[in-house]
Amino acid sequence: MTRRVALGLIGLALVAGLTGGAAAPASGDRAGDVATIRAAAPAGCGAANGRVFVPAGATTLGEDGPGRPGSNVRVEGFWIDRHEVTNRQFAAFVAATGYVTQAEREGGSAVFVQPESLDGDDAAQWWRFVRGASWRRPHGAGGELAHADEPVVHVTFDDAQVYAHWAGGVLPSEAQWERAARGDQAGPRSPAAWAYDASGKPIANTWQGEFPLNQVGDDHYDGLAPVGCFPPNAFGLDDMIGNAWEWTQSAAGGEGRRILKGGSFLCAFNYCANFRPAAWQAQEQDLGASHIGFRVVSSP
Ligand SMILES: [Ca+2]
Ligand SMILES: [Ca+2]
Repeated sequence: MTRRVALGLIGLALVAGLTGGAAAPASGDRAGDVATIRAAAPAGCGAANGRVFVPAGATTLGEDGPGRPGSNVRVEGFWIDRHEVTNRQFAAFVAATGYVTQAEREGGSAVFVQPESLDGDDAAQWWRFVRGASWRRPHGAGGELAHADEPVVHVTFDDAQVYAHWAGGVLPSEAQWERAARGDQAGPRSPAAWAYDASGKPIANTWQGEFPLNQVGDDHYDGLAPVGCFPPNAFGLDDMIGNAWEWTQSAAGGEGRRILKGGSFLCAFNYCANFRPAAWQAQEQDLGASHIGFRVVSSP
């Protein structure tokens, strides 16, 4: 079958062919078996599990640098995961429930594949619907197993919701997510300052260089990073900016589309520059990708 894949997260759409049939787990893979997941985070990485409490307060929803002050929105206090849900955590959920993700049921998912050359800016040149790609093997059948401490990806909105309910929470609203990402921000901030310090050193996992052909890799990660490899924000939250985009429960307008927040390892200055709290993208809620994850919130 052929499926139209609208990757609103990059503002373009592509048409990708998907050969039908559910993907069988790769040889040796078992449902929820953490032993099938590569372990051991690099030195210097690591995040404490659990949630932190974000106190009630106002956030400048949409504040985006000079001339874009945003609007004050009051957000009640809530708990939020310190880091993106990891493969280790998702594996525990699968082991407990037997849950099968939409990508596993449908036989594949959207994977970023760096092109060697470009002809125009059609995103189909760097997005592929890859058979066998799922949270277990993010690059597809035959690819490497997921890293235990990296964010789970190739999860749809429904997958993320089911996990969230199992974990005793829900997906954040856009306002909750942005309140959490802004931390103690007191005034306007340069969009770049969310991902780079004053000396230009990366403080989040994004893309340095010209997307999508050339990646310099100043932040040491060409793809996903394990959670907690970069400094936490003022609330003690890791990777709110960059690494994996994160599902919110907020509708994005149009049927079946939800708002993603935070940008990903694919966000570069020359493309999207979505590494800041104000940024968002609309995403088809039944389509995961190799750079979309989530985290969970709960009420006090
Ligand atoms: Ca990077
Ligand atoms: Ca993130």
